[in-house]
Amino acid sequence: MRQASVERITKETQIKLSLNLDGKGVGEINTGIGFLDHMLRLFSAHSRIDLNVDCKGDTYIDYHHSVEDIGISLGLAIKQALGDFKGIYRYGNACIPMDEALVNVALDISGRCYLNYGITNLNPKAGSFDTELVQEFFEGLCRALGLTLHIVQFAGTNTHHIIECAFKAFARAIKIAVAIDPTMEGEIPSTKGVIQN
Ligand SMILES: [Mn+2]
Repeated sequence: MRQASVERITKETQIKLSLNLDGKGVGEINTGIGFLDHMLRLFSAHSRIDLNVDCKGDTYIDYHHSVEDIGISLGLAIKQALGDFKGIYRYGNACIPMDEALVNVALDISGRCYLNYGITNLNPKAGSFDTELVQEFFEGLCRALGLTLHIVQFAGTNTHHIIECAFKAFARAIKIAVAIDPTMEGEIPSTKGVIQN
């Protein structure tokens, strides 16, 4: 079963996160941040990864620690669920529109962390959410999973649409990358013979 559960506790955040890569895109998400709940719910729905998140964070300061640490926890859980990375497609790409916004996500579960964050011209806030934290989320996730991630924005004027586009494109790209490739027959998808940093 390609499932994982992560408990990550620091003085800043207490996070319980569990997932099933071969799910139906359901679960309970309570991050303490409404906008992030919305993004993670649609990530789960469009990746078909069942996702449960419970976060008690120091949101009286701001949302920074919670957002970054949830990104790290999600990356850790995906890595744990993939085990030795045998048989997966490894690469994923999705170009997703939402009304006037258009975002492409290309990714490689390479074992190496790299983030090209090409989201620009956001308003500083979406509700009470600081939109600069989207980058922190993806940086934490890339570090923990060992993910090469290119997020490229082609169009968009509405901040909510642009961020939602990025999360949906990420969901569809990761869905492809973690799927089992029937031509691989359990091989590790690297000529190096191993996926690691
Ligand atoms: Mn929305």
